[in-house]
Amino acid sequence: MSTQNTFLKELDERSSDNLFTLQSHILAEQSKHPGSTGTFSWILSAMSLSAKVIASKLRRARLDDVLGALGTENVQGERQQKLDVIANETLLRCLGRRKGVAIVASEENEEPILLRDNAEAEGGYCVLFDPLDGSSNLDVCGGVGTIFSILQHPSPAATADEAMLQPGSRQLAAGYILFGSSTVFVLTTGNGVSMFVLDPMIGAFLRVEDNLRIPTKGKIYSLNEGNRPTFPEGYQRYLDWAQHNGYSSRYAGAMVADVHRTLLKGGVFLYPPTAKAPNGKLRLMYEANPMAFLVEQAGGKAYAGKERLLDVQPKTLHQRTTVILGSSEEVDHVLRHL
Ligand code: AHM
Ligand code: MG
Repeated sequence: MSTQNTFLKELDERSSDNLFTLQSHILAEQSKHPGSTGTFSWILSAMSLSAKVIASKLRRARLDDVLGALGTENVQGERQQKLDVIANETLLRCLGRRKGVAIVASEENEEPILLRDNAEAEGGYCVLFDPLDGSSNLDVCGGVGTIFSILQHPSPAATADEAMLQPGSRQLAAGYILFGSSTVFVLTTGNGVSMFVLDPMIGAFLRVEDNLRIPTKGKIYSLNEGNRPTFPEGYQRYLDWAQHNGYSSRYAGAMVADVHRTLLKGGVFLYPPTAKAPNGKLRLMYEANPMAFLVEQAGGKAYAGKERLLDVQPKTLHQRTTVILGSSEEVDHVLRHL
């Protein structure tokens, strides 16, 4: 008969059949911060609940009347899909009732939503998200995702904008949920990157990877090559170089799916400036920053053109940025052509 200690050791070694949930992971991380009140963990658990609700709605797409455009536009002037709005409301409902959330900001809402005033916000958090990134993929059953970023509320703050306009290097946590052939939750709290897969039969995210590392290189570039004629010259030089050096092109057209592949297989993901989007298309605060934090935590690099992405000082909530992120050697190849 094995003793209790050997039994626990054996369990730890059997990582292939572990039953370590996202919830257990959050509590284990919390226990590393002795003074912690649990508020932050409670917010992450709201993200997990939202992810499960959104996953269940997406699974019924085409069976329920949730596909297609709503006939409205968001703050970026883009057509809103019904599921954009459903995902946004789900996140707002799940996060809104959690006491530690002072402000939420979403790609779908022009203004941030102030949930608690300065006094109540003390020790609280700002949560920013893109509720359903890549939603134009929905009609063709392609991968889509939710991206989020969590910042400390620097109370007192004069305005919601002032509270939130912090560089990405100040993020406390960031992550994404990829709704693909399975539902994957990838999270960092600044202590490496962990990956969880939703087991729909038991309704829990199970940890499949702790301390995920991005390969240092990988001959894949991922960008919308249709925009090539209006990329700045450096990007065109990079593409010529990559094509002469045996690179493959992969592009899902949904950032979460493209970044997820890049994290797992290596390579580089880019959204350069174009004639249509001279500052880049992707949003700094709730698309680029969280992905940059994850990629750096996994050992990769992320740049906004020539500047480290996480150092960019945001000026507005919905500001756009150039994005170059991925394996460190591959990002270096891009940078030396710029
Ligand atoms: P969205 O937030 O409106 O869905 O737009 C963001 C998406 C990203 O997921 C993706 O990387 C990019 O837009 C694709 O843009 P394009 O169609 O110009 O290649
Ligand atoms: Mg988006």
